[in-house]
Amino acid sequence: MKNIDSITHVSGTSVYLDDVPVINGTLYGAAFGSPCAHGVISELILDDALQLPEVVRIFTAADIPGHNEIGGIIKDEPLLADTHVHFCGMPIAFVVARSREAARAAVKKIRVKITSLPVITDPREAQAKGELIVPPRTFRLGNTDSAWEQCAYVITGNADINGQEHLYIETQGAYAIPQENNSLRIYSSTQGPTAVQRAVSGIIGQPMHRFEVIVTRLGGGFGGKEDQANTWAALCALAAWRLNKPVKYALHRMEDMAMTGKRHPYAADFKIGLDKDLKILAYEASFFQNAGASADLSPAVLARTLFHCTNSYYIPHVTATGWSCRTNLPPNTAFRGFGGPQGMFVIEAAIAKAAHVLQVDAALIQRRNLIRSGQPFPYGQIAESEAPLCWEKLEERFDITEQQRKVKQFNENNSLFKKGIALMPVCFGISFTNTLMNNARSLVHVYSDGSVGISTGAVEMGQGVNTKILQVAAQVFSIPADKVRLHHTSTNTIANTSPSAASATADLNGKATLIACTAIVERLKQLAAVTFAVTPADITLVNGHVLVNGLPSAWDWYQLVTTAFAKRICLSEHGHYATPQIHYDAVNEKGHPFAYHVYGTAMLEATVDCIRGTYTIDAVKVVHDFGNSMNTDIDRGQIEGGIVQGIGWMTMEEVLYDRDGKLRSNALSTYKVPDIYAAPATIAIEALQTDRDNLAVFRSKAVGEPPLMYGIGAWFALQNAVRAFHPNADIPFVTPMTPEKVLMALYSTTNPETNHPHAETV
Ligand code: LUZ
Ligand code: MOS
Repeated sequence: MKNIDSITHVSGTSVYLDDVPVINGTLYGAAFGSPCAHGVISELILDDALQLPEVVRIFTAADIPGHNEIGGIIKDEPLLADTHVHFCGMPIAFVVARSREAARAAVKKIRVKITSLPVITDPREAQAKGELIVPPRTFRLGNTDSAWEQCAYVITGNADINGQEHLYIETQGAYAIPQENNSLRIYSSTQGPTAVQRAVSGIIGQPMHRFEVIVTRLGGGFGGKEDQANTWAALCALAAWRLNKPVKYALHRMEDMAMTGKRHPYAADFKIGLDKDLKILAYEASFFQNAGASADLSPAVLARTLFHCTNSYYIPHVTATGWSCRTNLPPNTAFRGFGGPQGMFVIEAAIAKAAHVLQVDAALIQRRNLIRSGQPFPYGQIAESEAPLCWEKLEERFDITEQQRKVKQFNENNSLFKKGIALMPVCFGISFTNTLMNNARSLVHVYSDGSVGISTGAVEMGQGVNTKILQVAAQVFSIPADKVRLHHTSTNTIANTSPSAASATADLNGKATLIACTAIVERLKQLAAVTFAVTPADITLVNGHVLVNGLPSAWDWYQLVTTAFAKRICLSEHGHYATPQIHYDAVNEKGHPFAYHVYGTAMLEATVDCIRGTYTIDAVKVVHDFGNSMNTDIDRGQIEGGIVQGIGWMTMEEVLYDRDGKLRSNALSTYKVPDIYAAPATIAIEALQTDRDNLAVFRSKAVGEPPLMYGIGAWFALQNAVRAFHPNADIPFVTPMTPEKVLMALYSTTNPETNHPHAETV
């Protein structure tokens, strides 16, 4: 089935925040962000801005009727800076004017005097100074201390992983409209309508039921709108509440880039030990997460780094510690993969370094250590592993050995261009790591004409969740897809939602929809059974017809529904789903946090121009575990997009703050994202179709985040290409691998620190 949004997307009629019709009298907001990364505000000068004729009012922290607090996990984030600023771009004031242009012009006229304080941008420095968001966490399996003695080789190193700008095509924004009796309707471009509702309720100091949050759809989220849509909604709500006027703020791209957090940069240290047969016996890693100025989702992101620190491998002895470090950058936040990709890069770096030191192919180490069913992850969950199967199928379908031979041959015959190849296995746990968030609800109405309307807590952000939910209803009712419609997301219809995140949205909301539709079908079957004097088990619904003992009856779907309506049978249902069997003990760091894992393996091929340092990622060939895919077009789209986004993170997207904490890569002229020319010419996807009954709706598997991590292989393919030119090139584990870095590596002198085997042979 086609994505149900294709026609409105290509005809330009899909309704995003900025397309919601604007009511007469609407005012426009714009935030004034701190020009300084850390300091004490001594004076805020608004006079010049207030002189502008179209300016209505400028709000500051003093105008907040409730609590000046929007922190989720930890209450450490004011909506508007009061006495201190903690990052460049931190909102200090909110201008409201009669036009968008006037609001922006007024922002430029605001002056602030700040006594600056020392700025920290580096997570290791923050950790050394004790600037931590939460106490460190350690995941342990076996005992690394005693394991090192059993290792034939022990290799240490470090890595520096940069962040990533979300660059959703639709920027952040909100539109708050006063309703009668002290309430607001708020349109928000958010992945988490309930998070927005809760934030607004705290800022205004009124119960949540006064605030309806509506999401039409998003032009992308990628995690950037899981927590950070709250700010703009709360600012608009504050102004709308105080002025009793509709207030709208859709951010300019440069405001969005400067004021919002990104994927977390990490610094990391690793130590890996192998035996003579290349079995990894022990692994230690320390992760220094650059959280930015407040917690946001950082503690949860850090947890996922630890959950995925051994990627697809079984390692009997593991010690992994994570520090969430407070710096003077905008609070970093969720981004597709949610800390998992950073954990995976580090183990892949450790394996690549071991391979280089031992002069073997990294793929040999990777393959030998893939986790098998029955083996535990460091957090105690026992794997039902598809990892070896994915690898074997990749070999069979795309012939890894032959590809490696071709690359070798190319490199022998060419001196100015070199090719590199890398394998990238991925294993990603599906469920929010915070167990209580794994629930969802769906409200299904069968209208008296037989058409169906569905509301869930899911936010459609281009990932196709609405199509999948529609498929669930059409299948359970056995009616054509055009009889089913998905309504927009609203906190009035579905309450207490978890954000659309963690790859779990279709799983959770699809299951809730399945439960609701099934309950309605049960009532309808009961009615038909009574009518035809059989038992409900004798009734089936097939292609819009009511069958009795498998034979056509006088009724179709329409007659069934109209009869039920005439008999006052309830044609609506509110279904609730909570993922069964998951649990986690955060004291011992053991449990069964994930409903299941998604596996896959990719082979990536790159070509480097050894004069210029430029490169292409030529091909990505993947075997991906789809479960029993509900929609292969949508799932393939997710995989292609994820791969390109992952490659962008690893190769060209360079988030750059200067020492004063100012974002230098603040526009698309200075922040390069992959375009169609940078996308691999070949993306080949082969399905591994698993079919276990503990999976998600109709035995499908989540697909949103895992494919991003295939892109990590691009870094290692480039490393291998550079090594084909200069076998002992100095290539520190620093991302992204921009053409500048490739060029420097190609002509580097050998650095004993990053290259020379400092393997201690025991
Ligand atoms: N969000 C969240 C997530 O709150 N918890 C998670 O475990 C998660 N995982 C991936 C993406 N977003
Ligand atoms: Mo996300 S990183 O699943 O919002």
